[in-house]
Amino acid sequence: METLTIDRKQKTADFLPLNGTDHVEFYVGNAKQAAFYYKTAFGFQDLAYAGPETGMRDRASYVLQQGKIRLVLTTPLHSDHPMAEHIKKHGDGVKILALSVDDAYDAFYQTTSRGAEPYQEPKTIKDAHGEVRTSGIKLYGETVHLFVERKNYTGAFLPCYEPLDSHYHPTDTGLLHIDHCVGNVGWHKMNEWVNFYEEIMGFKNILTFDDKMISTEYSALMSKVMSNGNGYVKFPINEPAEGKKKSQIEEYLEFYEGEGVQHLALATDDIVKTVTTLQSRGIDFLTVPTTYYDDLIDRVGHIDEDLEPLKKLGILVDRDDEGYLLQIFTKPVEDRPTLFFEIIQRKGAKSFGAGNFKALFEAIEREQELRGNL
Ligand code: TYF
Ligand code: FE
Repeated sequence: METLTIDRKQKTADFLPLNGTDHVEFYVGNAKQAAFYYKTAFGFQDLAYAGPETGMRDRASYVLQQGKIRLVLTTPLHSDHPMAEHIKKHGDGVKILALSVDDAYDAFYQTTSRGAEPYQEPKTIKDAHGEVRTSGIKLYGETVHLFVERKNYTGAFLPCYEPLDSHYHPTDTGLLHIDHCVGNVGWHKMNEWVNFYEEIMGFKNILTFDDKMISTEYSALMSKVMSNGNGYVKFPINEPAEGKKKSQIEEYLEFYEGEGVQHLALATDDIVKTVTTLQSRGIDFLTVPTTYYDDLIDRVGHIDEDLEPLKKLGILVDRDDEGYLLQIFTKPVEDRPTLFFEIIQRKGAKSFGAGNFKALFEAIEREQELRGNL
């Protein structure tokens, strides 16, 4: 079982206090259609829009919300835009993991003075609804962390965005907040990014799965979970490892053509309801053999949920010292085998489902095999 060391009593002052994830911005080929997908299938709601109609000449951005989760879907309007290069290389993917801070200028100073590469110098943007300060630093691949300081901003999202409210309102699917965002980094790059989060962001490595912890055949990756001081922001990092077959992380790196975000884990407090709805709206999930459920209760002990719905939907369960968790993974949400989503319900557990790695990785490998990438 995993061992967990969340540092609840911070020994040193947190030099980069984070209030949580502000938003996640995707660069996509067609933001209008991507927004329709996240609304129709995942039940996100309209929040804001920026584009030529609002004075943003070079792009269109749709901001969607569900619970505390805000997704921004952005597309460039011309081929000579740098964003077009990003999409050409990576396909649709996550560009920005934006973090909520109380001081975006200080966040930039604290991180760049410790060696972070600047992405965006601190700036203050204003409109009639107040002001927002932002700054940004570079992360793995072409991904970035944006620091967002909202002060008392009362606008829909950020200055330059206008409220968005179309006539189309699919019901939500019970998604509440982002539990964690996972990055895939290149061969032997794990230490570099663990150091980045420790030294530059003040995070701690709270969990490690090395390739030897899982039976070798299905362990072609190493994973380390990085958490900030208050535990609100968790970024696991995966690195490919040598196995009998091609690592799923290597497949990602080939198709994303570089390092990037692998999965976003979205929390719900009723996973059976959430997954039932997502499936009915066309989302495809990875499935495990039904034998997974034969000895589930022996493995994880008593759980509050009925076994049958979990088995029918393919929801996985794992336990740690503090409780248990339920989780399930979508298939990739683009044609390239890159980004996917995890739906997670925590019932006390603070871990990441290591007990499910074997069943999960076998399911991923079946998909890799179908794609001819194993
Ligand atoms: O975030 C995690 O650690 C879990 C497990 O390729 C996981 O969701 C790890 C690696 C991977 C897929 C899932
Ligand atoms: Fe995860």
